[in-house]
Amino acid sequence: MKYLDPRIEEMPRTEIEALQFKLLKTLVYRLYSFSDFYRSRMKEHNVHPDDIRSLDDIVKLPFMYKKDLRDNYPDGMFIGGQEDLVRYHVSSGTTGKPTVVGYTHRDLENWAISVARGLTSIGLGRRDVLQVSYGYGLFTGGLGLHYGAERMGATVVPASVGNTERQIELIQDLRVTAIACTPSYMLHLSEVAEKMGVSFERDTRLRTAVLGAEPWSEKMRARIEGSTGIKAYDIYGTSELSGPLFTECSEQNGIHIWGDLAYVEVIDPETGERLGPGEKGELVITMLQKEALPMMRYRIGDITSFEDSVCGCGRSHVRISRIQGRVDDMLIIRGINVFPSQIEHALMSVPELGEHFQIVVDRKGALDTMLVRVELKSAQLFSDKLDDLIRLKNKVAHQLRNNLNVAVDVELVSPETLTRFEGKAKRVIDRRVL
Ligand code: DLL
Repeated sequence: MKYLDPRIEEMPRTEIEALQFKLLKTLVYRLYSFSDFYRSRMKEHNVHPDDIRSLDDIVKLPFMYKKDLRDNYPDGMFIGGQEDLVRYHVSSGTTGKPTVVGYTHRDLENWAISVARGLTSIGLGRRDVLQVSYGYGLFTGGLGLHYGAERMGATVVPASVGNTERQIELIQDLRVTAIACTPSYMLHLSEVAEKMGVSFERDTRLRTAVLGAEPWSEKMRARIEGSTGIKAYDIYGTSELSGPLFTECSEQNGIHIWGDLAYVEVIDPETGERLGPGEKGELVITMLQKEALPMMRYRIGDITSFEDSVCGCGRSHVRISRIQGRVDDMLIIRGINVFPSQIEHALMSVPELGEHFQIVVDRKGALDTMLVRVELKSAQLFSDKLDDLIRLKNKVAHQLRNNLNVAVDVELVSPETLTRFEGKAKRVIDRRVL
């Protein structure tokens, strides 16, 4: 099956935009009438629903931020009452208060449809067995993929995270064809499989991985695909928008944002001005049909760019490029902006290095320092070839310096010495803020 929902997925751009305008108008009137938060925000910005006369008029509307959700914890921004809700998810809240998201029946339905369309566009369907190795529970990853895959007709193995050897047995015994997990867990699974003497290519039917929930680079994709024979696809979303929502298609050329569900803008994070196709900036999403917790011009903080050309798969919905990181993940080292994903990209182009690394940022006197610890691929280098090791270390430092424009200390460590992650990886230790 090429499309889950051909009427929408094949819709010409002009029709998508006409539909978006209709949905936006309805959303703005609804928020103005029923949400104290949005009404007062719109009044502060001197904008009334009648001012929205075209899709481009969206720029007249105020932004909203994660802070707004935190300030209105737990449910101050919900529309309707508890009796309208059928589920809550709660974000972990590692920085500050957690955020709570409520869902109506229709919210869950649209969420499942969005994921199901994405999985279909990757080429998955009823003949697939999908192991969902994202956490089930308050985190949105497990249940989000679960209902999307069921909706498409795949058979789901709700493995959740952890118990990695058992997960590999399940992949073999249940003839699993696809897995959904974080890229860092995919790396961990591959390592454990190797130790168990299991080759995914030879001993299993696993051929597709749907990876997301944390930044990962194109080089990391090449490594995963090269070493496992598995095609790896990017999936993106945030809990406030529902959870995992949007994926790449089989072209692996950008994440499709379904235009009937979401309107995409990319802005300059400093000025708030809208940017054009291909220009890198902060992603802003308006969810056009969300009921319990509407999101209008939500500044997610993720860095990306958009493309509005028709994709090679035939779908005309706007695509966003791989997320480069978050505005607040950006490290400023001696005045230079550095994203952890750039470091990953640089390291992965050195074949002698493994996939696991850690970044330690500190301050010595007035000077920022950055140390990158990275695992070697093979312990052999440790034997008696000290010269080789020094040469390699210099090569890595050089590679990083060229990519980042800032000097970096490098420490090469033995394979399997750095922490492994079952959920989202935590690669940066910033001692300046501890
Ligand atoms: O991580 C939802 C999700 C679950 C997405 C499973 C994909 C798969 P949150 O915990 O709210 O929700 O975290 C959202 O994670 O703003 C990004 O910074 C980051 N993120 C999510 N997917 C990607 C991705 C889920 N594919 C935050 N690439 C987002 C890069 C991602 N970053």
